[in-house]
Amino acid sequence: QHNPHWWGNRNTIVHLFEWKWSDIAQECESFLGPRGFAGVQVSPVNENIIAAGRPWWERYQPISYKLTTRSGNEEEFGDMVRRCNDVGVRIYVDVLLNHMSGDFDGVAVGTAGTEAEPRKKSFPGVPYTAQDFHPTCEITDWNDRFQVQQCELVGLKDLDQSSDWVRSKLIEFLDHLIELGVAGFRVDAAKHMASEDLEYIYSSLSNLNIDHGFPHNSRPFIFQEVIDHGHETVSRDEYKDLGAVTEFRFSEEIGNAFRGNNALKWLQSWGTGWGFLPSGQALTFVDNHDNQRDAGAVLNYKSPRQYKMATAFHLAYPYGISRVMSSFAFDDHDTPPPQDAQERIISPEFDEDGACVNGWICEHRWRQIYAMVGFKNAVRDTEITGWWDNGDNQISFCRGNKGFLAFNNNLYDLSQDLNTCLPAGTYCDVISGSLIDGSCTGKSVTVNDNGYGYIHIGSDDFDGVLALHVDAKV
Ligand code: QV4
Repeated sequence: QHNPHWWGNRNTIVHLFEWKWSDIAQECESFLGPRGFAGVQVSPVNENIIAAGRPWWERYQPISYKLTTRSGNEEEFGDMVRRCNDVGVRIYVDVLLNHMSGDFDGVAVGTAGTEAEPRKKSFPGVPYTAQDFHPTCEITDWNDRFQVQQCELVGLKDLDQSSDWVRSKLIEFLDHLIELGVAGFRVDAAKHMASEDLEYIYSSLSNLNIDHGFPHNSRPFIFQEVIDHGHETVSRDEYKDLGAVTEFRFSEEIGNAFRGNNALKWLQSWGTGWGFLPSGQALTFVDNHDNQRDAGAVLNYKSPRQYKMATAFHLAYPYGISRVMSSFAFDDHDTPPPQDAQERIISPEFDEDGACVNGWICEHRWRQIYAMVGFKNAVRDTEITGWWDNGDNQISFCRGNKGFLAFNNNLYDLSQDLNTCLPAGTYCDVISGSLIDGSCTGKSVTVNDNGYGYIHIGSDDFDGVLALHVDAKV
């Protein structure tokens, strides 16, 4: 179940973290479809506890499988899926199969109004009772398989996926989403569930809904959250044949490289050469909603210059199933999404350039990022050719004869003739500007009959990357 069922030549998933369904529907029609995005990962859809201050992570504590959250209700969800599919943008849902809510004093009331007593493992909205869960224990040793898979991840009540009842409820929930037209699922905390149980669940699911434009017998796309730094007892390899797996080593290494901890010239062997999963099994990202909140090697929107360079490389190098992050501004781990005084999530607002202004970051609306989504579509099915580097932090490469990329992460200028592999002509750099009414609003490069062009990226240029492709030829 590795096929994401992208439409046409599209290639990139965006995670619209904490967005409302009605806003996503609108975004599919007005921005994502026209810009060639392939799909959206949406926040959890089923009912969750209400935590004080409304941190984003309350949505990772389910109460029932009713489809009402702060993002909207079932009707709004269904409307979004249909409208996005209609413009060729797929929807992937973040699903919580591992657990229900953690402890809560007294009776908890969820976002759909359902009551539960998590301390007693009582979730009448499903219903689940204590016998549907593993006995309570804490994960203290992350290399102990029993603890990782049968104890409680940060105290979240741990469902027993080997039980027929639990399996049937999870399958019913996922099938309901398939019926509504989704293309697949991000499986949260997959590492904390036995791969045999997941295999049973995935293989029991319905085919995708043909009324939403999926071909007959299409299997739901599955990508599983397994954090494997390379020395874990429960490894990514146990899951990779069931569906794609999040490749956290990609995120860490690309952060290291563009922070300057590792020369860019080494990226020539990027991908499996770095010990990553085979391309078709790897879900790749510069940052995700968890690791963007941790200090460390991972880059996020707070280091925009390096972040845009890393994202350009991510989308230009043919490796993995790519996902870009679209965040809201945060100060710390618990910062809630933009909300009003009644704690309702607010809709993103845009300035005249289309950038978000009211607490939403919307990396996917940064020109340097959506332009690379277009680049990836334009160069689809080509290989890396013509690699060049200066032995340090300046690199360039071609994607067949359809696209060309150059990076300068040195403290001195890159200025020289380079092989772009492109047909002769003038091309707009889609990073510093766009092709509008037949001319470039940013840099342009003239390519001669031998495919060479003069490339300049100053060390103090606004962006440290330049990108040309055949769809932005003057
Ligand atoms: C607290 C204590 C615990 C204690 C517990 C019980 O910290 O030690 O056992 O109380 O009293 C929130 C709080 C957390 C709290 C917990 C339970 O932050 O402090 O525990 O609730 O009340 C998200 C957030 C978590 C959040 C959780 C549930 O990141 O902070 O916990 O949602 O709301 C590993 C896993 C990987 C996981 C990653 C975070 O292998 O699978 O940790 N990633 C996924 C999601 C992530 C999500 C979960 C899993 C859980 O990507 O966003 O956690 O669904 O690496």
